[in-house]
Amino acid sequence: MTINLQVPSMVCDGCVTTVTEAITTHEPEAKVEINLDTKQVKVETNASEESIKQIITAAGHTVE
Ligand SMILES: [Cu+2]
Repeated sequence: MTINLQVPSMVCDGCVTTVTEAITTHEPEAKVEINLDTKQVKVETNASEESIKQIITAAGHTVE
């Protein structure tokens, strides 16, 4: 399924890399698309929305 999350704490390409790598480290099959302008994180995965939120939070970012 596709999960859409808002992560307003991302402010630069480094943040995008951090969030992307955090997700793909935990969920190697996940496809991650991030739009830095809209702060939108789109994840195609079999993992639950809750677990993706936890991964992003553990990487130091805030899910709205
Ligand atoms: Cu950054």
